Amino acid sequence: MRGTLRGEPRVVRVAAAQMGPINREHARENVVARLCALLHRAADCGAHLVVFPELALTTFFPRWFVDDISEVDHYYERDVPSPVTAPLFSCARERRVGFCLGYAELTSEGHRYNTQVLVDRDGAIIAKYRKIHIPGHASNEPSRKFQHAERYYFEPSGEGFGVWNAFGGRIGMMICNDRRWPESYREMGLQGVELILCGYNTPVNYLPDPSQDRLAGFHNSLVMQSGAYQNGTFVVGVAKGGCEEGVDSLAESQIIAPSGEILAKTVGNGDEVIVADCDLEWCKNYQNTLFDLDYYRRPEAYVRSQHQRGPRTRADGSPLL
Ligand code: ING
Repeated sequence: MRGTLRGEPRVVRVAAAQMGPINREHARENVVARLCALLHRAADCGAHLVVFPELALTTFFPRWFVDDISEVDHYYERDVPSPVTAPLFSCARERRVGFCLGYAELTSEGHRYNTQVLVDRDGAIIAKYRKIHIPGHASNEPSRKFQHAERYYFEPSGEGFGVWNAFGGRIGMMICNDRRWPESYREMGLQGVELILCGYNTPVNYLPDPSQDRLAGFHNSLVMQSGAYQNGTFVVGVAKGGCEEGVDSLAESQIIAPSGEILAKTVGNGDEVIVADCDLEWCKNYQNTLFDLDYYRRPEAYVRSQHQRGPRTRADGSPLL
C-alpha cells in the first residue's frame, strides 16, 4: 500500500452543463446556441472543462419507433465538428474551455453509435467514446407509453472503456446506462482514472417496473457515488432533464468526489450550470490506501466476472463454472 502521498494540487475546475428538454422541432442551430450559452456561463465561472449530457444535440429520439430507420438519419451526426456544431468548437477555443459532448453518430460505414467526444481547451478532439451498455429494447413495443428503443437505434461498442491524459490528469468517459454497471468504473479504475465524465438521459418512469420510479434520483446518485468511491475517482453526471416531448426526465446532475461525496448538484431541471474545483490529487487518498487495486484486488478469485454474462447454476443451485 503506497499511502496517500498527495503531491501539489492538480485542480481542474469542472462544470456540469445540464440541459432542459430538446423537442423535435428544436433546430440544431438553436441547440448549439444553448450549448454555447452554457459554455460561456461555465467559462465565466472559470471552468476549464464543461460536461454536456448524452445526445445533447437532439431530442431523445429512441422514445419513438420508426420502421424505416433512415427516417431518423437526421438525428445522427456524420462528422463532428460539422458546420452546425462548429460554433461550439469556436466558442470553446475562444474561451479556452474544453468540453465533453454526447451525440448520435452515424459512421461512413453505416454504423450507429451513442457517442461522446472529449475536446481540449483549444478545440481539438482528444478522444471519442461509444456507449457499451445499451439499455431498453430493439423492436417496437406499441403497448408502452413511450419507447426506449436504444437497442434498435444504437450498436453496442466493442472498443472498451478508455482513459486519456488530459486537463492535467487521467480522464475517462461513459454514457448513461454505463453508470449503472460497476464494471464501467473498474475498467477505468484499472487504467488509473481520476475523473469520469458521463452524460445521461433518464426517464423518471421505468416502465418495466414502476416501483423503481420513486427511487430514480436515489439510484442515480447511488451508482455514481459508489463508482467514484470504489475507484477513488471524481465522477461528473450530467442530465438532459425536464419534460421532453411528454416524458419526464431525471435532472439531478452532480459532481462527485473520490470520497463519494456530492460536491455540487443541480436544483432545477432545465439548462443549469454547476461547478466544482476537482483536485485530482484527492484520488490518491483512496487509490493509494483502501482502494489500492494492485495491492488488494484478487483477480484470481474473480473467475466469473470476466467471461460469464449472466448467472449460471445447476438445477440443485450448485455453482456452474
Ligand atoms: N437511459 C437509462 C439509464 O440507464 C433507463 C435507461 C431508462 C434506466 C429508464 C432507468 C429508467 O439511465 C439511458 N439512456 O441509458
